Parts: sequence; structure tokens; C-alpha cells
Amino acid sequence: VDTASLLAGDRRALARAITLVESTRADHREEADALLAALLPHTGRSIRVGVTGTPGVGKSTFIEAFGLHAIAAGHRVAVLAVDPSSRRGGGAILGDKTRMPDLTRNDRAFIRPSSSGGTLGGVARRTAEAVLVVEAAGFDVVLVETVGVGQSETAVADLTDLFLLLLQPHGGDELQGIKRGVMELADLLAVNKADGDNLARANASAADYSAALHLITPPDAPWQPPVVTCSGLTGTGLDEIWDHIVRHRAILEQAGLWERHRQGQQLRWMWSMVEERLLHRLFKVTRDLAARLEHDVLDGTVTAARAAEQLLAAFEHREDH
Ligand SMILES: Nc1nc2c(ncn2[C@@H]2O[C@H](COP(=O)(O)OP(=O)(O)OP(=O)(O)O)[C@@H](O)[C@H]2O)c(=O)[nH]1
Ligand SMILES: [Mg+2]
Repeated sequence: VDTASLLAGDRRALARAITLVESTRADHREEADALLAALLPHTGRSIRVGVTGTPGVGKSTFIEAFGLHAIAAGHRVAVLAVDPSSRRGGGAILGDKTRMPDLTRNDRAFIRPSSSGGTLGGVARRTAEAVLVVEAAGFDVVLVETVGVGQSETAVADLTDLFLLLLQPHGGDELQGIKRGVMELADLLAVNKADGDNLARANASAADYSAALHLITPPDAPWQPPVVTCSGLTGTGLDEIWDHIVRHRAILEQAGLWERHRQGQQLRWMWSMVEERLLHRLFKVTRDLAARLEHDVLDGTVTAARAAEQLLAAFEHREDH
């Protein structure tokens, strides 16, 4: 990959760079690490927004409308995705590009489907690196979409500055099976599809979510997550969402929390990579012993603690030689 072309915003260099950081081949990994090190001084200047919500809530429609909105305001927008269930050739969140036709065509936008294969941690790490690459290529708004399944929300919250939860207008008084944990991660909640016949329901839902949120947000937190209504279809509320994103950044910067938040994310990434690689190496050198010990623990002939100790001892012994 030609670093100069990438920094100049060349799309082919950009696509190639992302393919490189997504590769699981060992020789590619080395090349990717070198590239990322070279790009590092040119990264970090975007606003990173995570977008989640249950299937059908309107994420793709929203992201297209919001992306175009940001572009009209002078920004360059990259859309990435974390979807641990995606497979190459189908099923990916952004796999069907026609679902964001106008954004796809726009030369101030870059859309990349979720990388596939491996663990959620692996997919998320590759996306985190893709964020750095698009930033180096000059994109200053990065939207990371995720499906509302598994732990992918936590992973995306950990690689973005602000986490936006899209909600359905609901009918009765039930809060639509939204997991409390996901609400706790959200910095901004938007009841989507606030248009046409849905308008009254959307407003009522926003009031309900707002009340529920008051119960879980510490009253002294510098940022109180707002609940708004919007429509990806008509564009209602997109301005307000952008204003909240800007205000969120200003407030966190004032409180000295903006950089600290990103630094905390970097440290968690570092340790999660250490964990992943250490475990990988441990399995490699202790495979037979590990299988035997698992068996013994299941049989009840060795305690879990003993087995763990033996595994680590065997690992350390092998590493020393
Ligand atoms: N009324 C209304 N309908 C919408 C809006 N946004 C999306 N829809 C409709 O809702 C359906 C799902 O929209 P998508 O944007 O594909 O939703 P999604 O959350 O990306 O769905 P998945 O990718 O399947 O999880 C489509 O039929 C859209 O036309 C909106 O703002 N208002
Ligand atoms: Mg979608």
C-alpha cells in the first residue's frame, strides 16, 4: 500500500489498506502493523459514532440520510460495520450496498461491510484498525453500524466516541425488549420512524424511554443521554442529533474526559490483544496436556485451580526453552 496515496485520499489505496488490516495472514499482519504505525500521526481526528438498534429499526436508512446530511455540512463520511455473524458473500450488514445507494455513489463517502471470520473480538479489532485507516485518508465522520445481537454493542461502544441507540416507536407501555445493558451503553437515544402515522407514538415512546433512562443514569454524570425523535425517511431530527453529537464532544472535552475515554479504549485494546495472543500461544504449546486436564476436571479427579496451575506451569516451562 502506498502511504502517500492513502493520505491523499486515494480510494484504491484506501480499499487496499483496509483489505490488508483485515487479513488474517501472518505476513500481512506484519505489513499491516507497519502501515498502521506510519498512519498513526494522521489518525484520531474524526468523530466516531456507533449506531445500533434491533433489526428493522431503520439503521441503514438512518445512516444513509445522516451521512448525506453530514456531507452537506462539509464533512467526509466513512461507514464501517461490526457484524460477528457475517460471512463473506452474504449476510453482512452492509453487504447489500444498494441499501445505501445515494451514499454509496457519493465521492465524499466510503462504505465498507463488516470483515468476516473469527471471533467478535477479532472482527472488532479489525474494525478499530479500519477506523484509523479511514481517518488517515481524511474522513472526519466515522459511523460504525452494528446489529443488536450478542456482545457486538459493547465492542462497538468501545471503539467509538458516542454510541447512538435507535429505537422503534412502541404501541403499549412495554419498552420493546431493549436490554437494559444496551441502554446503559447509549450516549444518545433516538426513537426513529417519527413520521406520518407514527408521530404521536414516537413522541410518547421518547417520553417513556426518557423516564426509564433517568433511573439508570447517575444524576451527577457530566453527560446526560438525551432522548430524541427522528426519521431517516424524512430527515426530521437529524439536525438535532448532529447538535447533540457536537455538544457531547464539547462537554466531555471540558470535563477532561474526551481524551481519557479514547486512552481507556486503547489500553483495553492492548490488553485484549495480549489476552488473545497469549491464549493462542498457550493452546499451541499445551494442546495435549490441556485436553487431558479438561478431561480430568470433568471427571472430578483434578480441581479447576490445580489444572490451571499445571497448564500455566507447562506453558512457562515451554516458553523458557
Ligand atoms: N416510516 C419509516 N420507515 C422507515 C424509516 N427508516 C426505515 N424505515 C423502513 O423500515 C424498514 C427497515 O429499514 P432498514 O433501514 O433496512 O433497517 P435496518 O435497521 O438497517 O434493518 P437491518 O439491517 O435488517 O437490521 C424498511 O422497510 C424501511 O423502509 C423511517 O424513518 N420511517
Ligand atoms: Mg441495515
